Amino acid sequence: MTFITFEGPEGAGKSTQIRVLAEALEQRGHEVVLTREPGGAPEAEALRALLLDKDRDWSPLAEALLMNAARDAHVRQTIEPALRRRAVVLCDRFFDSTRAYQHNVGEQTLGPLHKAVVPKLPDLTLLFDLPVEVGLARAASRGAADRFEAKGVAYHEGVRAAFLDIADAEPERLAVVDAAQPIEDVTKAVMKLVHDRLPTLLDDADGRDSAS
Ligand code: T5A
Repeated sequence: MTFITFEGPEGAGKSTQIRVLAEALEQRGHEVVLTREPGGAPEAEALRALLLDKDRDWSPLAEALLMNAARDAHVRQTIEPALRRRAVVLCDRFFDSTRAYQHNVGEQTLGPLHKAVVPKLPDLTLLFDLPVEVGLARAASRGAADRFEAKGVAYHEGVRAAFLDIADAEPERLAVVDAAQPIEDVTKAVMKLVHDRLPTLLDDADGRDSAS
């Protein structure tokens, strides 16, 4: 019954690394549920299409409300049932993304929303941090920008700063990973962090190998 979230700005490598960790955990006999936000349940995936559509013009408040509507479906339909049957849930983005991407809405509004929608905080949140230009270039190399990727460098600098503020405020839950390193080095850092923070999930060899 372990809940790990992957967070960070655009193109940080979360999806790449979450798949590697999922495979490593499955090899060690864990049931793994790999999911994502916005999305991860039928109603939430329908909202994802609206949220990423670059022809829509949602305000930051509307984004926060829609992200949390999607999250409510995701938590109830996917995350809670998986945790109840003692699976390891790996989630590509969760409520810290709303706190970072919609930070202009303010904690006074976001705080009560998250209290209502998020029944259990993640046991561990890996924050993939890298310079905004590097992440946007990686994302751009995959094709046309979605509505969030198209928002510009200044917006994404604010997102990155908001993520780092959350990590500073909650060091017990969040661990920062240098996501600008080569993929293999990021994987080593992830394995070591998971081994150190949640020792029952991985073997000792994972921590040793990663430290070398
Ligand atoms: N959003 C989401 C909000 O605004 N509020 C919210 O509450 C939530 C939940 C979701 C968007 O919604 C916003 C944030 C997002 O803008 P998405 O498509 O799910 O949209 O976007 P991302 O999660 O940002 O997905 P990305 O694919 O852009 O980023 P990833 O998953 O971090 O990166 P990944 O692994 O796909 O890698 C991107 C590219 O870089 C390469 C990969 O091969 C790939 O080509 N790469 C590396 N290259 C060099 N070195 C490395 N270390 C690399 N790691 C990966």
